[in-house]
Amino acid sequence: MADEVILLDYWPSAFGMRTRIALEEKNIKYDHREQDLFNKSQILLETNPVHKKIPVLIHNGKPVCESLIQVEYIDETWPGETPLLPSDPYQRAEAKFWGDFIDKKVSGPTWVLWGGKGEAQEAGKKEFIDVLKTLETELGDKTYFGGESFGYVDIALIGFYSWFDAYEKFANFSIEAECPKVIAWAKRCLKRESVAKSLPDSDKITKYIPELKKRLGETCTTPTHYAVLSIDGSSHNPLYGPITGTTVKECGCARFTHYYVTAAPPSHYAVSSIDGFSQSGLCDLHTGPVAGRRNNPKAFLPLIRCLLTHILFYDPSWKVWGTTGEEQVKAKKELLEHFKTLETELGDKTYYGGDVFGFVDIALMGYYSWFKAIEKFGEFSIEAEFPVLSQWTKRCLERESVVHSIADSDKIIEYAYVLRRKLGAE
Ligand SMILES: N[C@@H](CCC(=O)N[C@@H](CS)C(=O)NCC(=O)O)C(=O)O
Repeated sequence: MADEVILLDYWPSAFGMRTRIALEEKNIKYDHREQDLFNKSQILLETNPVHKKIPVLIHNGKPVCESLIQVEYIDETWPGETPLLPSDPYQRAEAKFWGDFIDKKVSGPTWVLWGGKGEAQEAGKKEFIDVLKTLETELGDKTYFGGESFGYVDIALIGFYSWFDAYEKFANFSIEAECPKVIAWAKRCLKRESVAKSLPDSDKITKYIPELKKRLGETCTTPTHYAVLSIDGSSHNPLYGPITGTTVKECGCARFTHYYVTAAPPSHYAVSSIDGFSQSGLCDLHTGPVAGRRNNPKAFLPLIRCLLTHILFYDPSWKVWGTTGEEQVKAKKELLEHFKTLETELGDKTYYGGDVFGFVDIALMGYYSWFKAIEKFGEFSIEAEFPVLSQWTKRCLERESVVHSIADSDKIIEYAYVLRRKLGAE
């Protein structure tokens, strides 16, 4: 039976481009289904219920989410003659390191180049160039990131190239003047049919930006959530939550009508609406000193990334033990939902992967030492609310590898008290 391959995609998406290129490299015919992200389709919601984002690759009815995971999946499913990842484990790990670097460092802050302004945009420009320079050093004199053959890291990065013109135009700078080697590399990549076929015309993206801003603006005019990032170095824990009368003060800027200052006030703040289209900070940001100290715009971009990458599990879990009041209640609700998702995913399997202890078990057990603190300060029992998950932790704890590696839960509680004092929650 022939493979059925469907790609849920959105034409300007640098992530979607990755999957398109990988499929083209392997000569896989696929059904490209363009999605309206402002009005998400049933198939998108059903196939990526956790993130509700494109791209989604559906292979013989089975969805695979996250673009870099898709590239790896494509490489493993259709090995053919053009491997995208090296077979050597160390080189593979290196390629994945750079893929992860691109995900965390390139994709996070680029919206500020076309969607931001002022200090935030200046800081974003500098950070973007620094990141490209790091990549330029990694590229060195090689033809592609992996050496002579085009592969995983090239695929991870090249989609952003079609946005470069827009970054340059809206942020008023020249990427080529700063990073000529990256541009030369991108031009080499574009000579490949797989890339040329998968990247939209840069001009089309630049022309689309005003419309995109308008659509995003429409969804962001009445924010219901705030994000506050302390940027004075005392806390790297961004806060976010629903806007309520008591936590919000007007900050006088039409698009960013609200900000929130923590119980132990940080010296600087950064605010962004995180409603609507995405939680990836697609609205402008507002930053500034809280009380007459010097602003440090450079510092907040990494924290935004921190907010984005941690928003799903890390963020609500620390807030359950590290905050109080309404914020804690909201975090608890969110965390309980994540536990539920994780319990559903486990089902009646012994471990996440089936009968064998593995990757996902390790990822979640990393949080186990904090469970007791979460239960204590969140005033709930994981065992009572999530018996299946609780049984799973007990099974994991029978493994020597786990017992030897996790921190003592009581020590963590003591430490949580120390942190609560620092966070102003005690
Ligand atoms: N980490 C994801 C990022 C995907 C992503 O951000 N997709 C955006 C479009 S470029 C999306 O679907 N946004 C819809 C939303 O955030 O609601 C990946 O690599 O696949």
